[in-house]
Amino acid sequence: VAHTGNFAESTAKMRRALREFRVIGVSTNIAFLLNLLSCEEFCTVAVDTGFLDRNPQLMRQRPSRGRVQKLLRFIVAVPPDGWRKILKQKGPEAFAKAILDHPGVLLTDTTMRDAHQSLLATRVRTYDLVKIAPFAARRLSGLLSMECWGGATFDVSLRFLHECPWQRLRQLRDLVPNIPFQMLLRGANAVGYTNYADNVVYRFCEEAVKTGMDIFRIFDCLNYVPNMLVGMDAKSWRVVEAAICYTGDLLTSKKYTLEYYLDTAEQLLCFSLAIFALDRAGAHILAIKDMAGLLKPESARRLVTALKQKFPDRPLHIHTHDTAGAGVATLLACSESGADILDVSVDAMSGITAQPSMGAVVGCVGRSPGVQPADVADYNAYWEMTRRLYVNFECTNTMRSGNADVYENEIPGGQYTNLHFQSISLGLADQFALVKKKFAEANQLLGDLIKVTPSSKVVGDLAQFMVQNKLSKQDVLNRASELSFPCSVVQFFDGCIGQPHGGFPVELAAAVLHGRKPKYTSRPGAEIPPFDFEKLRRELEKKFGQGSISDCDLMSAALYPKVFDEFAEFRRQFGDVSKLSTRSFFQGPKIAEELELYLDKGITVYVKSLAITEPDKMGQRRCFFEVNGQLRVLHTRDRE
Ligand code: 3PY
Ligand code: ZN
Repeated sequence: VAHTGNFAESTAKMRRALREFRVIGVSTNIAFLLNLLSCEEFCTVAVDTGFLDRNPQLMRQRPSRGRVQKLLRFIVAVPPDGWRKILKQKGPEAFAKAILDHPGVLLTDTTMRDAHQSLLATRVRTYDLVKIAPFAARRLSGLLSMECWGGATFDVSLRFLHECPWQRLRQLRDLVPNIPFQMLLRGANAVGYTNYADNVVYRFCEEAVKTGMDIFRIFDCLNYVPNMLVGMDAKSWRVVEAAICYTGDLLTSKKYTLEYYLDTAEQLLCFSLAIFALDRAGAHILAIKDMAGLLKPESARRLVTALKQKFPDRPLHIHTHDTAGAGVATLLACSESGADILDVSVDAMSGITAQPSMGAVVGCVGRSPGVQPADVADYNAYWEMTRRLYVNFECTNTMRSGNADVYENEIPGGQYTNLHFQSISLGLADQFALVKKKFAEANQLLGDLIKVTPSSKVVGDLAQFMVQNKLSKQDVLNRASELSFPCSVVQFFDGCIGQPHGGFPVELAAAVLHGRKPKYTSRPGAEIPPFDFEKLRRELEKKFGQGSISDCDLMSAALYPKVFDEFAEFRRQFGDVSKLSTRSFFQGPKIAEELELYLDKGITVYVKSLAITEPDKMGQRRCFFEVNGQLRVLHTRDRE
C-alpha cells in the first residue's frame, strides 16, 4: 500500500487495495497504516480529508510488533507458483506430461467465461472480474486453468459492454500471473460466427498469446477436422487443446457412436500430423466438449475409458453443462474413469445451463482436486454478491431450474436461455415448449448435426421458422422448394460453415439451393483470399485518427467490422467506461452518491452527482456534478 504524502490519494489507494485484495507497495509509516486498517470508518465509509482531524488518535497510537508482522506477512504475500510456471519454463509438451503424471484430478474454473455466458447472457464486466482475480491467484493457485476469454465474451464485451476484450485479458493477466488462462476458439470461426480467412485466425491467436493467453480450446461446430486444424496450426508456446463436440448418447445413437469419437480423436491427434504436415504435435490435450450436457454418467465412463486406453499419452479434459441436473454425477464418473481435468464453475455461478458446481465436485471427488473447500467458499461469497448486479440478464428470469428435456432437444447451454429470450421477442413467449420440440425436428431435418455455435443457430433459426409458419417436419420436406428459408440455413447448405459428419441430407439440400451447386464442398477458408490488414488500418485511421488504432483494435475490427466501428465511436465519445462500477454502468449515478473512479495507476477521481434538471425546450438536461470537490456542469440529451 503506497503512502505518497498526499492524504486523499493514499487513502483512495488503500481503500481500493483493501476492497480488491490488491497490494500496491509498502508504506514507510506502518503504524499509521495499521491504525487506518483497523479503523472501521476508514474501511467501510468514504472518508474525506477532515477524517484525520476527527480521528487524531490514528496518528499517535503505536501498534504492537505482532500486528506489524501480520500485516507484513499479508503485504509480501505474492501469488504462489501454479501450473503456469511449468508451462512457461518447460513448454507445452512438458506441461501435458506433468498433467498426466499428476496423481489428483485437476480443475478448470469456467466462471469468468462459459458460466456467465450461460447464466447471465455473457454480461459480466471486466470491473467485476479484476476485483476477484487477485484472490484467485492467491487462493486458487492449484487450478489447472481459468477459462476467462473467447466464445461469446469477445463480441459481447465490444458490442454491449463497450469495453475492449483485449484490455480485459491484459488486466487479468497482470493480476493472475500463476494460473494458466484458457480460451474457447471456434476453430476457423475464431471468436465469431462465420469462417474467416486463415490469416485472420492465425493473427488472432498470435495477438491472444501476446496478450496473455495460454491454452486454446479449439472446436468446430460440425467436428469438421480441416476447420479445427486452422486453429491448431500455431507456432508459439501456447497449449493446443483439441475439443471434440459430443452430441446424442453414444449408447443409443446410430450416428455418433463410440467409434465416431475415437476416430475423430485419432484424426486430430495422429493423422493431422502426417496429412497436414503440422510442425509439432497435433494437440497437447484432448477435450470432450459436451456443450448441451448430454453426456450421461454411464456413457461418460465408456467414452473416457476408451479414450484413455487408446490415447494414454494425452491428458483428457471434460467439459459439460448441468442443464439436466446430472452434471456432477457425470464429472465424478469421468474422474473415476481416469479423466485428467474437469471443468467446473463456482457454486453461485453453476448449475442450470452452466457448468456443474465447483464446491460440489471438490467435496465429492475422490482424487485430490488441488483446491480447498474453504477457498472455494470464499470465492463463492464474492460471486454470490456479484451475480446480483446482473439481475436484468439472469437466465432465471426465464428459467427457474435445469430441465432434463435437453436429452430430447439437445439445445446447448449457451443457447438455451437465448432461444427462450428470442422466442419471447418474436412473440412466441407461450410457445417455447413448441420451439424446443421443433428444435429437435429441425435437427433431424438437417441430418442430425453437432449443435454448437454457429451450427446451433442454424437449427434454432429453422425451428423458429417452423413455429412461425406452422410447419411440420413433413411440410418442410414437401414444400422445401417454395419456402424462403432463413439465411443461416441456406448458408449451411452452401457449405459456408463446413461439411457435416455423414454429409448433407440430399433432397432438402437440393430444394433449399434450388438445384444449384453448393458454394463450398471442402474447407471454406481455403478459398477465402487473405485478409488485407494494412488496408483496414488505413481505413480505420482515416475514421478515428492517425495512430489511434492498436494491433488489438485492428484485430477486433477484422473480426467484427461494424461492431468495432460502433465501439470506437463510443470510446471516442465516452472514454473507457470499463472503469465505472457495474451499478453506475447499468443504472447511472444516484443523486448525492459519491463515485470513486479509478482512471489509472494513482489517478482516482471522486464524482458526486448533485442534481439533474428537467429537459429544456431543446430536450437538453443540465447535470451538476462535484468532481474532486469542484463543481462541473454537463449538458446532455437523454439516450434513447
Ligand atoms: C461458444 O462457442 O461460445 C460456446 O460456448 C460453445 O459451446
Ligand atoms: Zn460450454
